[in-house]
Amino acid sequence: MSADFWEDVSTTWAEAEQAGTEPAAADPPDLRLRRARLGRTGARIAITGQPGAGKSVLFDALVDRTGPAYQPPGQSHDREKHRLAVARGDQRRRSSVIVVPGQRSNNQAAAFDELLAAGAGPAGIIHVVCWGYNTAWNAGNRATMLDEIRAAGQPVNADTVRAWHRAGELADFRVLADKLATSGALDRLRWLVVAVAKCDLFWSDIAAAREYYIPVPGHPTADSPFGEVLRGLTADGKNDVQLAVLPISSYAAGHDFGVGLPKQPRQFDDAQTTAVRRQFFTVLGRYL
Ligand SMILES: Nc1nc2c(ncn2[C@@H]2O[C@H](COP(=O)(O)OP(=O)(O)OP(=O)(O)O)[C@@H](O)[C@H]2O)c(=O)[nH]1
Ligand SMILES: [Mg+2]
Repeated sequence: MSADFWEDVSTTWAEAEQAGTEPAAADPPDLRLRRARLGRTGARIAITGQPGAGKSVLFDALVDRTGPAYQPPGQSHDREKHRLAVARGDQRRRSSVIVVPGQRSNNQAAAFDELLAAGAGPAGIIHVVCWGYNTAWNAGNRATMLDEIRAAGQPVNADTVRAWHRAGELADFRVLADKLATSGALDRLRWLVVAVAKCDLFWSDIAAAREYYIPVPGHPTADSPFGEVLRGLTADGKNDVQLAVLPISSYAAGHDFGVGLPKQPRQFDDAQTTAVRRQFFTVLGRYL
């Protein structure tokens, strides 16, 4: 049973990986999402993850706002709340989305308090990770990062910067898993999507990202530290939380590590972006 659960998660990822590597013309998913101003709120969805991981831009991509003239919004200091109109076939639904700011702050604590309030946890969570390609908005955080990398006797390069961000990402994911369990929100949660964002920057390394973010079917002891937390959170599928782990590119642009390193170019063309996004949409649509 537990091996099958992770096999299914891996298969769904593999379809996205295939789409991104050999994009084929296919019908767009039968799902349309748009921002709604008024009306019912519907099922609650949270978007969580570290600072600069790609949460706000992912929301904009979901509602099809990341076209050629798109300007990303920059760092979020407070929660962002949206109403979402979901159309699938002839079904119409409403959802409300709360994007929790990545930076630890009183605002973030208030957002989590609202999100996890007793008896009112979200129906679904999109947890955004990015393989260490976080945008380092904050000069204080960048200074801390450089100090810690140097104190460990390491050079400052793309690998060590990314490893530093990934360590933070893992720590944050542990905190989220703990909050969900202790607040009781996990009992109400119906689905979780781990969005491996900015995949246009590291498609050449996508197999390693897959192995890191997805627990190993049938081999718990072989899990990465991230996989271990994810396995614990979903109880190998036994707590009935539906799960997908999927790559996504919301906005393909070069990456600036923020500490004077050369910019890393994107590796995706438009067809790849479209194909990977389509798979993400298709799967998300099953949950909405
Ligand atoms: N290459 C690439 N860059 C992206 C992608 N998504 C976001 N970015 C870049 O990453 C930056 C951060 O994305 P945001 O969505 O603002 O990050 P966030 O998770 O909302 O961060 P906080 O507001 O700090 O919590 C953006 O300004 C974009 O430059 C993506 O899919 N690919
Ligand atoms: Mg944001």
